[in-house]
Amino acid sequence: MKRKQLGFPDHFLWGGATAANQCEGAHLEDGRGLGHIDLVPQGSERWNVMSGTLDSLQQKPNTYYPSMKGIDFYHHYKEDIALFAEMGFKVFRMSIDWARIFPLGIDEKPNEKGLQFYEDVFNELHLYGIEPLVTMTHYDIPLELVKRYNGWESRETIECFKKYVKTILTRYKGMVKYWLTFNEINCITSLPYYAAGVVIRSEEERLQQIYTAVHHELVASAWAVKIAHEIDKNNMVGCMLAAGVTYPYRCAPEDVWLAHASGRGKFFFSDVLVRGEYPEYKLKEFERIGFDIPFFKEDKEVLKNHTVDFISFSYYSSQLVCADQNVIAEKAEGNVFPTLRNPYLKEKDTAWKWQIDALGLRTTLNQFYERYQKPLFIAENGVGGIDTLENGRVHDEYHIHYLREHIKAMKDAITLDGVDLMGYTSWGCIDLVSASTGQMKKRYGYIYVDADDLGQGSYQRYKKDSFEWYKKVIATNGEDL
Ligand code: BGP
Repeated sequence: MKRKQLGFPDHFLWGGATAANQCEGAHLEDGRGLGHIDLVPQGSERWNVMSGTLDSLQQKPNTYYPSMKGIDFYHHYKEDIALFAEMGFKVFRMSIDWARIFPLGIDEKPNEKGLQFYEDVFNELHLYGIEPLVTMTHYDIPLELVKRYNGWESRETIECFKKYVKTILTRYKGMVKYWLTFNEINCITSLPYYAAGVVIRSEEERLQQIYTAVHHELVASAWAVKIAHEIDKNNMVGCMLAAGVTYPYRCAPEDVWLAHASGRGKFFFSDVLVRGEYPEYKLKEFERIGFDIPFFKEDKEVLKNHTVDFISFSYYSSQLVCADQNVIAEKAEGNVFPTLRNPYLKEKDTAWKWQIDALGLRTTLNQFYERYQKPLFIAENGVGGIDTLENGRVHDEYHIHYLREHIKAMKDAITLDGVDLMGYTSWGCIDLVSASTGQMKKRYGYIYVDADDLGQGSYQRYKKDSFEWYKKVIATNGEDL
């Protein structure tokens, strides 16, 4: 019998990922309205904008560089896409900035210049045969919707979103096939303002506010799927979660249970969006905390009948939990989720002290696939580090090493475990502004951008060593790592 070839599928979608608010810049150009993200400062306050700070932040919206300049993708997109094409990208993940299309979120008519910008970007991608993978909202919401409705806490925001989604799906019909609804939809529970424009009024109201906003986002996501399929049945719409396997610190049943329960907390969002209804474990939790889901009569039907076509997620590392408070375990840094330091992870931490766990990606892929048997897409993965430009070159072996190990893990998941993986877009394929710090110095890219934390620099692009490496990976369909 002829042995089957073990490798990536022929049409595997290799590429890279960005988000509008972290790369476009041009924040007041061509009719764009302010987004809630424009008021998020650099540094430690970034994740936790609270009630009261909004007004004071708004008085100085121009101070938050480099966020407002991004990497000036708005004016450099042709050059950047040519570089992506040179690497052989099959897909490019980007997002549409809602406030470019509807500057206030409530406008009667869309902003034509905003619509045209994205059309130009899609046309440019197609010139090189690159498929866009478009996130409808990647941590952005028009500021006016925050001021009027407190973001996703209000039902009104669903209606504004539906109008926005219908507008972009109609305009880009035939140009964009792959869509994601909300970036890292599960992050709303830990980052209510940053992820969903919800300003928390008080600690007592916190959970009620958050779960109300969660319900609205889940329903809005299902509406987006419905509208996308109605406009073009070829559209494929996915959800997007921040993911990562959660390990028990010890084999004590209490730790195993805690790891299970905390992993389930992440799956809750995909449980609803893939299966079409709230899972029992969450309904029980809502009973305990006295939360009544604010169902409108059509919500259940929309959730049930308009589930996603595929599941995408970001993976940076794994998490570790322990049920016994008396166990002295060191804490570790990580993307959004709190975690203990895992003593079995032997790789040196990243420059931002995130732990590295490539095998955890294989486990995560298997967890998703065993749970849902739906196609998967890795929408983000990568390592942020400090790069130095020397004589026009950047030697970033640490990027190559991290990505190589993670690609090997996904290859194992495909070839040894049978996971159905559609594609891989590594995060920040070109350096961009970091979400957690608002700074430029944390770099993920294959392409270096000469800009600093104050938004100063030539904004010139340079290829890093990882550029040639990734080009070879794509050219050999993941064979030569
Ligand atoms: C994810 C976000 C991205 C991105 C990435 C890396 O949570 O979806 O927007 O930035 O994390 O995080 P950071 O930029 O903080 O290193």
